[in-house]
Amino acid sequence: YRTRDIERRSLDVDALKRSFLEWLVYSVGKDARAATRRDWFHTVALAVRDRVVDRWMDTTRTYYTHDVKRVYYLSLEFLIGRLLTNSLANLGIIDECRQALDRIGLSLDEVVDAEPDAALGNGGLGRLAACFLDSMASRNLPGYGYGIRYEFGLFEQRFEHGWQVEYPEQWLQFGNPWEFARPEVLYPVQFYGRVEEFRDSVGERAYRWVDSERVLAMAYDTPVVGFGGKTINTLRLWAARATRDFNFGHFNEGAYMKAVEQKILSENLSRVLYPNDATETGKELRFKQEYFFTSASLQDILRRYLQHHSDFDQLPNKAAIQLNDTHPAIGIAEMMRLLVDQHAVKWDKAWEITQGCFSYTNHTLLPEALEAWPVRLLERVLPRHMQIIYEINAKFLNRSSARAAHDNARLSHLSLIDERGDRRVRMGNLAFIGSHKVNGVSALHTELMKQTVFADFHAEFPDRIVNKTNGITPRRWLHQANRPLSDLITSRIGEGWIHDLSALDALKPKADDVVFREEFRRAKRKNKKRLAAYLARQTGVEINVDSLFDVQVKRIHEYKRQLMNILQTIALYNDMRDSPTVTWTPVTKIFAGKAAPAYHMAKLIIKLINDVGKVVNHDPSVHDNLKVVFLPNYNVTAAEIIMPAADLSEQISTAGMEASGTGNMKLALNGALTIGTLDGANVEIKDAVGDDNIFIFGLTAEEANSLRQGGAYNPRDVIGANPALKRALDMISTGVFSPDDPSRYHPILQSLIDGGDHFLVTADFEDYCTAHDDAVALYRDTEEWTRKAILNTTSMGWFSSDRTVGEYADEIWGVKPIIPDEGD
Ligand code: 26W
Repeated sequence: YRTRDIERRSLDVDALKRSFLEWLVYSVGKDARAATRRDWFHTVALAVRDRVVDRWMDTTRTYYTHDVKRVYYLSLEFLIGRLLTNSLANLGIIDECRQALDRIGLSLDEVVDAEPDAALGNGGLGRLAACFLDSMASRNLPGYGYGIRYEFGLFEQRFEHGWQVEYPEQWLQFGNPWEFARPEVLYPVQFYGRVEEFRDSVGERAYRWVDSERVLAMAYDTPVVGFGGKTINTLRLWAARATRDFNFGHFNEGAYMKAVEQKILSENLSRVLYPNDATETGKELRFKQEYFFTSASLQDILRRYLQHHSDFDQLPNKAAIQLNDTHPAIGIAEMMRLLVDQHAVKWDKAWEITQGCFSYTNHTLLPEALEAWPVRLLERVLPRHMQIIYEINAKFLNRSSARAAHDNARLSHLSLIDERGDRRVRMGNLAFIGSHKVNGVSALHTELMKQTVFADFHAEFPDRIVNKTNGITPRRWLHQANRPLSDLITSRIGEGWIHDLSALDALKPKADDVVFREEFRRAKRKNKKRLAAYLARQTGVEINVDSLFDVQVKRIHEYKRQLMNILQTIALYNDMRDSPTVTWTPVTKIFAGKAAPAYHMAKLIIKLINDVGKVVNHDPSVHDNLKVVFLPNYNVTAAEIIMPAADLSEQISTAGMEASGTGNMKLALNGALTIGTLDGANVEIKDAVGDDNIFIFGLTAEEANSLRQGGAYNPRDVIGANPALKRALDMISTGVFSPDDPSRYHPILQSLIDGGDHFLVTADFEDYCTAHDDAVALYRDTEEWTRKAILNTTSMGWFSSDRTVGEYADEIWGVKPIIPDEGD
């Protein structure tokens, strides 16, 4: 056994090769001649997983033995993407694995490409959770991710005649070699039923939740490999399983099929990720998903705590529970229920414990994205929680300064219940008062939280709101995704930057080094060639590698203003056609991103971009100086190809609306210059890279706000005063891009002109065009552009998610790094 164990753990090339051949036959069950690329992927993943398991157990045992304080990151989304390159890189065995496969006659890149994306998230919030997992493990912090093992991740996007069409994403279809099913880790989760009051053993009022339906939550664990392979943390995802006794009565009646139907229905809980970002549709199944994974996670956390403790006094010193947005906010009420109803803790004590454990991150101020579940729904689905929420609310309002001041307006803002219309529970308010810290995700966003949504709470608890500007993991987003640049950096300053990104600072002087600039450009060009080949394969559009790659990749949303980008594209197209003798700088506009399936305006914007592309890309009069490409099915894997290849990064949201953005960080780190508004983390990026190395334009959040409030803003006047804008809009409205259906885009024009242009596209258009012209002009000055690009990369050290989780650990969680003890 010992030699087998050593063999299994060995990281040398020959041992890897032997493992691959053994796994292929004995676990995948294939012969080398019959094996497909997918078989090889499973083979390699299983062999790599072997190299992780011992350290994983060491890590888990160390946490247990030392009874350390852990952080539990509760998130409805984990957008982790592929794991093979990530595991190999963090174990430091990419080259060894490549050679081992070489000796079998296989290419590592092809094997890597056979892995499906784990797309268990919509966008920024889900990807942030994945970056935090990587950073917690890499900083040796005891961190667990808790979420849902969706059978179907975010839908696959295809274009049919330029329209978005959604297809199911079946990432588990061929099995998942990274996960360990834990059929013994099983918790009951209740729904519906009613609450019974009774007297406990000492005669006090107590409550029990009866006649409920039960579903079981079953754990699946995925190891999270930290950089250097020392700490291996756990991502625990819950799958819904029907209880065995489910509707047993039906069997007696002979209604076997009905019982099976019930079983299938209850397992729907973990079937599919809701594809909305930033609009809440208020679906009951979504609410049940939120409670399902939150309840299972809290039960698991308490079970782990009780292995070492017999009362709950120490819980806040042993468990930090982070709510990733309000999606798991019902956890505040669930923790109270578990403590008070199940473990007989007194209410006030339970509340103190709950507040000591929980903290909450807000990711958006958009009113349509703030969760507020109808009281009627809660009463029906979680009757005991509704009572608990009323109780929390009554106690909280009674002690508030607003009650003392008889200030009813303020009281109604502070209340957990929105009494206007159908009564609703404001999940943000619940998360706020149940937490000891509440944070925003960029300086501006945090400031706006204090001034707007949480103003009354901020007055009541001035120390509770803190800022934690987002970050990204440099492992995935530079070291793995951008080998050419990564190797260049390492050649000058060694590998230290991979776990301490601030080391990039030392490279700043290299911006003035002509040799370094040449090498930097060579790396960028390699990445651009790779992207060009990828785009040609995926879309059929051939692009000029030497053109300016102008990139906007993110969810399609009106506030992100892809519409402003495509309007500027049309204006540029017109300029090129008007002046054919001018030497134009070739520009390629690259778009990618999904629209929520029910978001008609966003889908119409996609169709517009595709329609504009069709016209522009086939117009010989612009001499290939302009191309418009919309890459379908944007996901983590596509992002890893796009980020390294971008020259210009479009971060053009209406100021005040993008909480932070994280794509902005990935692009700048990879040497793209930003064209952007003073919104979200763009503000901090500008401070880091310097005013001269970024193109800032447009209204500030304050100006945008007063323009809208002032009531004098008239998009019609703005359009009238800007001929280029007017012409672009006229072309859209007369069907130049939609000859088959000239009125197709009237809803878009309507929203701009008669609808009041809520996102201030027309207000910012001129300034945007000027900034864009500046960027294109600078691109002609190759040396100057490269100098600024290098300063972007080298100034981004602070935006590592290692820094971000370090701040959370010190200032919110109170958790400390611990290096796992080596097992035998
Ligand atoms: C309930 C419907 C719903 C679904 C998703 C509401 C809100 C969301 C998220 C808040 C959407 C999201 O991903 N927000 C993004 O979070 C990122 C990480 O903090 C930020 O960088 C982005 O600016 C923010 O839009």
